[in-house]
Amino acid sequence: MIRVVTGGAGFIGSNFIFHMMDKYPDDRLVCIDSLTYAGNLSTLKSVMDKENFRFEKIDIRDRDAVYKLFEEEKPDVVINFAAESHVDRSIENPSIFLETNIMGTSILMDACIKYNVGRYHQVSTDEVYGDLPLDRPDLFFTEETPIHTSSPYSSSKAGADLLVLAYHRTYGLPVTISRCSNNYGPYHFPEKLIPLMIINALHDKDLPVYGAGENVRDWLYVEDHCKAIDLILQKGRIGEVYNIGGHNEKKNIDIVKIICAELGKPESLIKHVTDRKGHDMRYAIDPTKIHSELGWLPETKFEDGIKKTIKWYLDNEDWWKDIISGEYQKYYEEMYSNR
Ligand code: TDX
Repeated sequence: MIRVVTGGAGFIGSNFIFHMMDKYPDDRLVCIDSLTYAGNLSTLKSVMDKENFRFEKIDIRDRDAVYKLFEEEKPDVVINFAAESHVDRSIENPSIFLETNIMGTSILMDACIKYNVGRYHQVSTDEVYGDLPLDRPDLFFTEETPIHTSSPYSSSKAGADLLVLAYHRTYGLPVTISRCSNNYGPYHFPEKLIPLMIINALHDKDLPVYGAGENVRDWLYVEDHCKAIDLILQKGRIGEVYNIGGHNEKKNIDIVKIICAELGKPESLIKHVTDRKGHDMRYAIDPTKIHSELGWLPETKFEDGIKKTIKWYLDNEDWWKDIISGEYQKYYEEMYSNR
């Protein structure tokens, strides 16, 4: 079995590679990644020298390079993690999100058709459903919830999802889509809530909570997400969407307080800053379909997952120290100074 994983030098993609290399040691895995600011080759160093692993620096928008790789590898399965993923960046500059997330997806699927790939899996997000009100805890996103996006990022992911379903219907491409809730765990890029708060707290820097911090996210440990995708690849029905989430809703402010407590830092570091434009209030996934059809349930409790994550950041300072120097400093200043 030959699998192509795109975006494998990023957060969820790299965790998926580790899971798959471990579970299927005889299969070949080819990672392509364009190594944007969010992709780090150092993340993949533990698998880089393995015989059944190949890395190529390829942008999914580069049709010639993608076709050449598919010609060489003739993959059986393609799993697309490659995406611009940060909501705040999409608010500042939408166009790269449309190019990578929509055009890149269509180029990958064209390659799948041309080289007869047996399965295309699109990694998507619960953000395509928009948000839920805080005063209706009885409501959850199901796979039938209408697409109703808020940010340029989520719109680009929704556009890609619609294209994937269209390629299935129009060209018969064997596709599946997964829509996950917020992931956390090792190798999460420091621009996102949990790693940003851990790293700032370690430096006794302000912890910038957008608005009142009442927004709710449904947190999923990244390893549980990877297992769910593996299961969908094995047993999921073609042409179907599967939601992945864990009934683990937490307010942002509570997440930040938990991180302070775990690190022994004072809550006085918390600073409420100007809210994100169009900020989604609540995400909450109903995972009934993947549970009843495929038997998936998240295994990691948040109390354990957050401890493991914090420990990982404490033990892997080299990884994030490199990242937060240079370009990231500039981003941080532009995004947070005078906010
Ligand atoms: O400094 C911050 N302060 C803050 O209050 C940051 C970075 C975030 N927040 C808030 C905004 C959100 O309500 O925390 C929440 C989580 O923010 P992000 O980590 O940026 O994630 P979110 O906007 O929820 O989107 C994430 O989940 C869905 C991923 O970034 C997406 O790629 C994924 O599709």
